[in-house]
Amino acid sequence: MLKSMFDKLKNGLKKTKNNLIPTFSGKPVNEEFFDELEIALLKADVGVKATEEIIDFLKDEAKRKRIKDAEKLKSYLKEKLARYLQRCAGKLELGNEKPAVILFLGINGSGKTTTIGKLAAQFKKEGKSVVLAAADTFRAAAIDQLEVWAERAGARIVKHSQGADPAAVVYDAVNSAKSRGDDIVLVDTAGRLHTKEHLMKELQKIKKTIQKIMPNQPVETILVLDGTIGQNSINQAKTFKEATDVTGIVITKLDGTAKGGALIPICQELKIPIKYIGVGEGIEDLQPFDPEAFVEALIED
Ligand SMILES: Nc1nc2c(ncn2[C@@H]2O[C@H](COP(=O)(O)OP(=O)(O)O)[C@@H](O)[C@H]2O)c(=O)[nH]1
Ligand SMILES: [Mg+2]
Repeated sequence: MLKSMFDKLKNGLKKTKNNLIPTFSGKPVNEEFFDELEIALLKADVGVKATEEIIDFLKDEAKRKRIKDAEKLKSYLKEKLARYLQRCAGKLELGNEKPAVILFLGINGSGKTTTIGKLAAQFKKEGKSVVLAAADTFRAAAIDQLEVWAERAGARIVKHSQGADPAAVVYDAVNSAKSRGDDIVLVDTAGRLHTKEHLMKELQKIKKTIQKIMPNQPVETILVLDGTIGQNSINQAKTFKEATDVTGIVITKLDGTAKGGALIPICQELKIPIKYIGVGEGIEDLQPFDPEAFVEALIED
């Protein structure tokens, strides 16, 4: 990982880190230390199950290796966290044909449109042509917001008017991208959770539309979760998971929360790979999820 990227990650995880790290400095290894660490891990939203496992693991290591200085246990915590997170990482599936289509789901305000804008900019940087599909037709402002990101990123936007059928927007976007030979279509959807049945129907219709035009392409389906609510996002995630086949997760706003440890329970519960994380509002503040860098940024002094 580039240094500038790592610095951004470190800065983004600062709130979580500030919760966790002071527990170690200058402390002897004793019950009081483990109690404090347990509270810090729970506050970081690592979850009850993983927290217990981590504390047990550290107690064992301290005993076996006669570690007296809490500072020396940091590297063991790092190792353990990395082991959890390595099982959580995944990469985008873009298929072999043009265009690749990525569908973004998630409740209102989770960060879908922002994530699409950031990702569009990254693909553009790689020299790819990108189309944004404004399939959140529920609010006019949502279409306008996507348009701003399209301009910023240098992507083409396909939009209809407010209230239009989202599947029709997706049809136009994917169809035009196919005929023009564009590389990637990023589909912004509305975050409404009217009822699960309604959500399911709408998503099925959108997916069918994509598959009709691109029958051999995977439909990468990314659920965007707001990192500031930590583990509380698991329940809404389950609703989406029940409504459709979710193939990846993006966790946003990690810069605005001390609950960065929630990646662990989110991954354990949902068993869906985390593909990107958001560490700020700017166009460059989206990073592929890199477990080693994540842990390094969190625990490093
Ligand atoms: N600090 C921070 N803010 C973010 C991040 N991602 C999104 N946001 C903000 O979250 C708010 C909602 O994002 P938006 O993309 O409109 O969510 P949507 O309703 O799911 O499309 C906006 O104010 C974004 O700037 C992030 O990684 N960090
Ligand atoms: Mg939006």
